[in-house]
Amino acid sequence: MFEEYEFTTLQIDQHGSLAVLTIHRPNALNALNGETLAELAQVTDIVAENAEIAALIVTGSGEKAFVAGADISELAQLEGVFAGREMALAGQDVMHGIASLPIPTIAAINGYALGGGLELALACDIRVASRGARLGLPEVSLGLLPGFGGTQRLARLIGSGRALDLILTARQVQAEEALSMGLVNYVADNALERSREVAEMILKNAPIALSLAKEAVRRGLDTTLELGLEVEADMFGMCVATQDFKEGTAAFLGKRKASFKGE
Ligand code: CO8
Repeated sequence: MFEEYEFTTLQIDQHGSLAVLTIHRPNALNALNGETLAELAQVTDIVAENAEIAALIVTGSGEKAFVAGADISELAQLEGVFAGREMALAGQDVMHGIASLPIPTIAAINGYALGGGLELALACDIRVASRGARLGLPEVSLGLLPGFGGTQRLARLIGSGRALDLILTARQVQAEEALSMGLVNYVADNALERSREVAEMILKNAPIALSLAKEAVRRGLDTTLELGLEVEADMFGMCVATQDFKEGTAAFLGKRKASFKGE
């Protein structure tokens, strides 16, 4: 299936299980204007409502950019505390929609991932960068700060010291440096191809376990270790009650490949 919208496309593979969402705004290096953000939110909802889709890759069209940030010509129109705050909240909502999808998500960073573009990649579970990709949060160079979740998600991902280095210097890092600081998980010649391979590895596993493992990590980040461990035990219990757990263990003991049904 291939759905084409104005600034995005959604492609679903023949098994219906892997979706690729591509941001397509070639004359602005896929920068996120209001319309693109709104479309991104709608397509995220479509993905969330499609029970067949088991994993999502987010990428940018062309070879130069994943997403070069929020649209600076729109940002330049903002005036006053209220308008700025409202725009940040609206963008955060879109990123939150992606971060809360119950399926594994991968950002295939095929070029520049700057500002809101890096914040979009940070809303995904796993990041794969192409060798030529450049990542950064240049907002302070524009008199802003990362407002689509970047100050929070980056610090949680790579620690406050590294996050503040990137945020305060506004410098861009290349894929290899991003890998060394844990900002991306993989570097490859072709980010989309590698992302598909990573998705294939993920999709061999039990779907309910994937979803609950993601939720346990996400909820644990928002709470104390003690409560996080309780969440983990709850989710573990839920896994044990699935057919997939019976199938996974039986397959191991029977020395055969497991066939999971997501039940
Ligand atoms: N917004 C709008 N247009 C853009 C953007 C952008 N973020 N990035 C690139 N473009 C446009 C350029 O203006 C240019 O258009 P035109 O051809 O009409 O002149 C076209 O895309 C191609 O770009 P360049 O000619 O600049 O290409 P280069 O290869 O010379 O440079 C760069 C590539 C280095 C990526 C350069 O385009 C650049 O620096 N872009 C801006 C990057 C940036 O600063 N991004 C962060 C934006 S701020 C942000 O994301 C805030 C998010 C949180 C907001 C919170 C809400 C309040």
